[in-house]
Amino acid sequence: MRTEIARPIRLTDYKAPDFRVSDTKLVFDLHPTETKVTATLTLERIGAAEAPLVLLGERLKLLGVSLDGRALETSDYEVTPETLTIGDVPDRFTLDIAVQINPQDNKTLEGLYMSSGRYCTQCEAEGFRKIVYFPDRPDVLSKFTVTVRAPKAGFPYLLSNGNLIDAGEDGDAHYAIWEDPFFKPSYLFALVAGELDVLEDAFTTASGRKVDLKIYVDTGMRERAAYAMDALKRSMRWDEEVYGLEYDLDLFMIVAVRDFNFGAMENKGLNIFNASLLLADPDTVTDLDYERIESVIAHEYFHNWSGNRVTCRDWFQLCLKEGLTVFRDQGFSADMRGDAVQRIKDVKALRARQFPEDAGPLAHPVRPSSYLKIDNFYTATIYEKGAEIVGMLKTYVGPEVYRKALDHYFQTNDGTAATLEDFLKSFEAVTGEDFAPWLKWYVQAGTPHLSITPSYDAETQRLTLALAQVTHPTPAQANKHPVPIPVRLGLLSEDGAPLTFTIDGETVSDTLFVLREAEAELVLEDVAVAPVVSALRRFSAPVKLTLTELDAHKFARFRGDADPFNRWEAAQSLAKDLILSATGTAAAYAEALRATLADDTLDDAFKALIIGLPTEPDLAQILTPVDPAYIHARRSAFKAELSNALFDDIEALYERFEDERLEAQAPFSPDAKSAGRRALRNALLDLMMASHIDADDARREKLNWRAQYHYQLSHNMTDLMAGLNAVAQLHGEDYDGTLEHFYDMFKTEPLVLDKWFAAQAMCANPETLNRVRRLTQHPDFDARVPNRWRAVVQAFAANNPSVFHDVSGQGYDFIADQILLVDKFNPMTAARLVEVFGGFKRYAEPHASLMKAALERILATPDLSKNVSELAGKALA
Ligand code: 0A1
Ligand code: ZN
Repeated sequence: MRTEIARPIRLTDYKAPDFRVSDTKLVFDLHPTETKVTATLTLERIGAAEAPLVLLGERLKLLGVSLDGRALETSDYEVTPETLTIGDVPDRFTLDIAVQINPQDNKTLEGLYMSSGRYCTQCEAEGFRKIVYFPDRPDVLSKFTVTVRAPKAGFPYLLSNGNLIDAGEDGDAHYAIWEDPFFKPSYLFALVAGELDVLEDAFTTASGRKVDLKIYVDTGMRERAAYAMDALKRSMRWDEEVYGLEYDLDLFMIVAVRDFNFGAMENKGLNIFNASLLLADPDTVTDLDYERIESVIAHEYFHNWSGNRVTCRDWFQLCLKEGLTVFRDQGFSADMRGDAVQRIKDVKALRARQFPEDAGPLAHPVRPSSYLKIDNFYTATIYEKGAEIVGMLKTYVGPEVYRKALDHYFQTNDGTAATLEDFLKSFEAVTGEDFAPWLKWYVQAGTPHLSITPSYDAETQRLTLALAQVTHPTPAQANKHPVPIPVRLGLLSEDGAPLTFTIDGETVSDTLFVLREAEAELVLEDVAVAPVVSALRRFSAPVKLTLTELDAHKFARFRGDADPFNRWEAAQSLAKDLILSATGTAAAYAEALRATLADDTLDDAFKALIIGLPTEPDLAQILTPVDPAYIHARRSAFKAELSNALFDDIEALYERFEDERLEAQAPFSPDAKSAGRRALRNALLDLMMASHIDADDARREKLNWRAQYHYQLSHNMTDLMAGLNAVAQLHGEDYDGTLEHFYDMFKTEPLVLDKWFAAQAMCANPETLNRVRRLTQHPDFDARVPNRWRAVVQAFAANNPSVFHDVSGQGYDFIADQILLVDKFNPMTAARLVEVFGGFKRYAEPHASLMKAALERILATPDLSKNVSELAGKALA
């Protein structure tokens, strides 16, 4: 039995709002269990003359409503669990609404809630309706003035969006009045009140406006906000230089909170961050955390234009702001850390999360056509595939025209709620071309398969490439159409040197071809020798490529493709083939890797990436039916073989780094080059550890010693975690003692304890199944804190495939239990885990049946939330 009857929201049902809310005045009297919120709305009819006023509200206790100062009788309006409707209203009027809410008991972390004794809000996508009745939809833009009142004791800071225009005292209480001069939808509203430390700085914009920057954190954590502040200033400068976009208020604030469902939120002038994506110092976070903090700070800041100044007409257009903003933050990170390495990491993430989503029952277009809960659509498809589409448009039109199109987009849509059509219209305006074919990328789900078959004629020196695309059916979309696929390609000779060719009368070694139809032929002239084809360079389109080529050609690209992305890609592709073919040996692969590691022209971060073999989930995507135990065994064996073949080289390289590290003892720096060195050294350690399989006693002892040494001599969290993971990989006598040592060192640091929990949950030893159960009983475990819950439960389900997919089905049972547990109080976070069961039909037995049974059990549970029932239902369909 399901309690909530689900009615899907459809894009085709979109109707413009009937009322404009030109002005919104809010007054908050904060109280943990009885907060009073009053809203004074200035309304004007813009729709049908007879249309009633329908406001949205959930879990609100209505205290009173007045229209133009006259208190309404209960017979004047109708209240349902989701709406407040006033049937008879004039064309222009003022409405006063008073409600009472309970932030302390709000564990959904949506609307107004309490975290570490502070009040904070999360309103995207539909959280504002848990604060007060309002037309809570992104196309109603209003000017907000907010009064926040709270006791002075315990709540010295009272923050909201915009500029502080007044503050004062009122007995034991005090208040602050904030005014945001920019019209905004309710999802960008924010409020924070409580005890905080603040790190202050300033930024002068290109046009000379001085902006005060304030980052608020837990008391005692101010120093740990310094890196985020630096990243913020770099982001502000970058957006001016690269997109010509300046910040528009005199104040920009960020607040870090511990309890947060997602990563961070771009509320106007008052970003709210999950503390795990803001606080940083060398002793408590890794290089990867520094990298994420930098990119999320940029992402939220960039939303000020792509999201806030130009927002979305409806939630179906979510990727208008998210895809574009991810593309912008990826560009920023590439400029900070190197394009090739950044591109590889972005594609890895796309393939790890978006490709499986697009290939399974939860596949949906970047612009979906219906949903039950929009929270379920903050997906890799909307974010990452959305970013890829913007990237393809840029590749297609070139950087200068792209910038013109974006200028046009921001200028013509500023202050409005726009659609994807508006975005494409800007490309049409600056090129005069029809961009309608590109809309297919937004409305069609599924990853296109691209095949390229080259044939070379030595006599005519002509290379003919036959290209074809096909997209397989996805749920509710049986028929697919071709999409425009930009294919960047180049040629090299078998010894790795770039090879020129003639196309359109020009001699080049690299070209861009756009495949628009299902099939096409591309002819390259003057190709002097039988070439190696390097196609889809820099991953020029988010497709699955099958290139007909010899292994020798892949090795040539592994050793020397001029496109670093394809160099990495060739290595990955070879490794996948070798691992999955039961007879593949690592010998030739090891030789190519040895040459790569010795290549001084490559940077350390790139080498670290190329050492990393395809992950088990990567391999699961290409093996049908998926056999997790086989994948785990084959990958471990291949990695061990590689490790043995290269052991002396990797050990020597590792030691060279170690000597340098000990000699220099330079203070830690999170910059890209230093991080790259640490990444390479830690990747070498990881590869060395793989040789423990079938190792003799001497080797085993050496590895134990190395892992311990690495752990104990580390001076920063990056190296410490690498050491801990090495110890975990060996899973020997030292494991428990090392974990205990780590715990004792960091038991008062919640963000580091999250790492301690996650490291255990991700350990590939079969013993982990019992361990994760024990961890949920640990005194420091709390399922109500999403960061901690995800550190154990999500880390296990998403990053420990061989144990999660244990043939007993116990891993599935554990995760199903956890989803049901958390669904009782935080449906949004619980639902995000359902995707780990998504691809069950692709799995071998007994996995498929056991995963299906877990989903069925979830779906049959009484009182399931809309969030979980939507995703579990779709996963089973
Ligand atoms: N707009 C944010 C993502 C976000 C969405 C929902 C949230 O709570 C339910 C929180 C954040 C971003 O893209 O960063
Ligand atoms: Zn975003």
